[in-house]
Amino acid sequence: MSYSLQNKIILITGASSGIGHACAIACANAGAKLIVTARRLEKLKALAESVDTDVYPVQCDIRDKNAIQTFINELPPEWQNIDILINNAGLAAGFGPLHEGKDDDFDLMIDTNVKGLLYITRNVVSGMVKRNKGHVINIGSIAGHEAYANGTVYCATKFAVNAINTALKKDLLGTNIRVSSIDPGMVKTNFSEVRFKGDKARAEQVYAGMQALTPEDIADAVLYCATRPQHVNVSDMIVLATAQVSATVTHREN
Ligand code: 8X3
Repeated sequence: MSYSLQNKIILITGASSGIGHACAIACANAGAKLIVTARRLEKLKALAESVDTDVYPVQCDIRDKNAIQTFINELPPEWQNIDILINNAGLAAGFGPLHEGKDDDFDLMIDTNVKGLLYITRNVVSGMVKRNKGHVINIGSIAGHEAYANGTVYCATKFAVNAINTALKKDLLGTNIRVSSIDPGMVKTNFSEVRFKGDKARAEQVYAGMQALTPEDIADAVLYCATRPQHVNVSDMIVLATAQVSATVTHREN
């Protein structure tokens, strides 16, 4: 029997836009209650207004380990039993050969995509272990399977997410906790604009002449994964646009 999300508590990081926002809408439509985090509280409040379910918005930066620990430890009792954690928060900062990269960009990506994911996962999973139930869904990337030029550090962080996904599953073997990774290729969000530091024209070029995935496509995959019967774990799902066959090979019209 498929797993119902009705009244389940789902924590989504980076829920203010893109894939995280689309996951929040999809989970709300499936009847879940949402804890949503992001750095921009006003975006989370707007999200809360737009859905017909209980939402607990939390302004936080997942790089801040003390803030993460306090937030999880001090959740109101009715929000404490988190059923599903969707580790979505992450970014690429900068694009170019490693020797031309900036230390601050390296820190931002590693601290968010790897360390932040670890902090929140450890704090949430310790409760899941006590309850012997739960599901961690990591948003990885094709970049966690295939490293490409000019993306060394970003790819390294997504390889790390891949490793965390695999090892966490092994740590939790024998419990009823599921661990999954959804690994997208090109998704049309503000991802490239962030990577190119606000250069919208350059970001547009990334998706030119092809139909990239949408955030809703990935939310759909997350929903599929979350609603499988409890004995089924979607371990790792790579999702690419039809016009993309690898991290670097795409077909474009014109
Ligand atoms: C985002 C996909 O291919 O730009 O993780 O690295 S890609």
